[in-house]
Amino acid sequence: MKNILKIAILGVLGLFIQSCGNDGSSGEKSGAITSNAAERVYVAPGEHDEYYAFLSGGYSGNLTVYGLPSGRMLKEIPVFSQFPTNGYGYSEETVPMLNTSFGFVPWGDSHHPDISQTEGELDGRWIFINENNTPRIARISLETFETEEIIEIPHSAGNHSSSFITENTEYVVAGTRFSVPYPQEDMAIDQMKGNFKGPLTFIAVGDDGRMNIDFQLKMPGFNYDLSHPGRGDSHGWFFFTTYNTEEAHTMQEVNASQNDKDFIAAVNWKKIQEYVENGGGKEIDAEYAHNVFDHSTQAATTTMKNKVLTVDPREVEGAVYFMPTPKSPHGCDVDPSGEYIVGNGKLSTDLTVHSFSKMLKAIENKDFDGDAYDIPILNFDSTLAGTVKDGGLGPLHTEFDGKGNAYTTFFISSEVVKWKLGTWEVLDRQPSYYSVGHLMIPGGNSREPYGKYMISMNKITKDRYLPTGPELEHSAQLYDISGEKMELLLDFPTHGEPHYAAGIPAEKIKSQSKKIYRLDENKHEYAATSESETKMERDGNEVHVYMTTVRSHFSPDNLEGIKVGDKVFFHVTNLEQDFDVPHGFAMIGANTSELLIMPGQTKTITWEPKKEGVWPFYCTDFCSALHQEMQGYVRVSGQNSNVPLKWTLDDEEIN
Ligand code: K7E
Ligand code: CUA
Repeated sequence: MKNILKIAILGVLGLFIQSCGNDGSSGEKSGAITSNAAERVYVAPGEHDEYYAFLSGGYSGNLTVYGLPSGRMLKEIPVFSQFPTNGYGYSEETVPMLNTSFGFVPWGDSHHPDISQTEGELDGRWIFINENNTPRIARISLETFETEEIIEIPHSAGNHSSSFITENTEYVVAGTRFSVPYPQEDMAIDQMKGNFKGPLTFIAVGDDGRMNIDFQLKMPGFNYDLSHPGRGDSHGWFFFTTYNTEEAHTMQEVNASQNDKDFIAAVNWKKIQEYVENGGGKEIDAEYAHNVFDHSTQAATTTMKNKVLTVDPREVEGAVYFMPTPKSPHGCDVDPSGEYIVGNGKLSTDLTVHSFSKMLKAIENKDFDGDAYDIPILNFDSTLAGTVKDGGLGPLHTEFDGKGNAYTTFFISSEVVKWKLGTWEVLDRQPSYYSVGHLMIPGGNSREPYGKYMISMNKITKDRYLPTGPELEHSAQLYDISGEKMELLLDFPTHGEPHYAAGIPAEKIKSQSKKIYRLDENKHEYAATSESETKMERDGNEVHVYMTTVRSHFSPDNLEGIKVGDKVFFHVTNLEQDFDVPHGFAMIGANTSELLIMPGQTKTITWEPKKEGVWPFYCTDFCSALHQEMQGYVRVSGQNSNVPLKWTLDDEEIN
């Protein structure tokens, strides 16, 4: 009964979202915004933004790139989902990126981007992001803004406490949200308690960015919700929030809220790394895909792997401890110094902050309050640095400005609260519109935050924009945090549901941005790097067309000798070597329909002609004044015809 009541209260709080007093319908300026806000977000035509912001797409499975302070969307980077705009996951070269041990998975759920670091500072080489549903981690190049690698996480389920990076990008971490049989097996669901496990996966990142699963830590069967690395003195540790330490398997909204405290798990990964390097751990069977996009061949390949190293934390002394943390903590955030670990207890009004140095002392003094599955539980008061009192309702996530302040989002009371590290006093609060999830300060998850702007990413848009039917985009808000009080400057809609985001000064990456693919570096198996190399080849009922495209024609542009029942591969190379001149390729009746090919790149589409006739193809990207002339014809003959293969340009045979 008590629980039912509690849930009912939470439910009411969850629904109780006030409007901002300005419903926007009159188009009048909101009183909450200072008069020169427009100037401060205005980026004049032709000028560039100061920061890149990478927002996860949530259920879109992708990552979107915005400029700050303008809030202009610059690009959507396809990661875990097929993307019609550029054919990712449709073109033959990119299909392998979405392979998994469950087969081809065309749509994912992405949550937490994190930028690679060197000595605790953003280094702008790569950005990583997790996929929740079919557990995977992706690495995206910040030279090409393209997904280069995706590794599946075996034995995991709901890959949520991911993809956070250690301060020299030694590891990217992937923790399971749902506990499951480890390894998977058929068992009665009500046998969960004590039998399910919560594997935490540590993926080593090489100097070239290549990911490799180093080990999986076989943790008790709790839900591992979020995580962050230690930094500075706490470098070498990783912290994970847990909930459902009750190990409930049904009606979790009640049954997983029984314990007054769950845990933050503190993992000394350096200790485990050492243990593993000395031959520790046990190889077990696993099945997972490792997909790599090679920029020289312009194609992705999938390698299936079948082993993973598992480590029982009880076998590595001093490797794992639990810090009791109130009220089903969600976010697990570490301040720039590495001393404070903030547990955002989402069913609470207070925030619990642990001290890393006190934690070390408590470990030394064996200041334990029992254990959970033989993992020592540290005494709550011994690790407690302080409590932020009455911050708000439903704290979720915290970021830092590098000036001794922290900013926490409160979902239920729909606000961002600024407070002081060390004194724990609340300094400022600003409403968010509405129901904020994560927030992001560029570099806020590193030793060197850039504390000028903060964006909050809100779950509910309600009245902020013109209505667009039953569905609205989510909403972000940009605040100036350079002064004592936060100032709301701008609203902008986001694509998909942004959970977390990562931001970086534009200076750190814009000069390395790749403009074209060099034709002389194109090692694609079917590339034609000049028109004289274009041709057709038949192998049984498969026909390979080596085609080029340049303003404003295809070569060849007339093709004959194709038959109903053939499988035709158009390998189209864009011969352009100018920035920003893609060509498209669209073939009538093709079941994946289109390609978009960047300068110097080769892309392949498969076409299975079903009807006799003469069928046109054309360029889909308005590339020149003669774009409408950029087309060709394919003659398709009957299955038993003997029309020979013939490919021409300007009625001349090519070679
Ligand atoms: Cu809070 Cu997936 Cu990071 Cu959403 S999670 S808000
Ligand atoms: Cu090429 Cu339009």
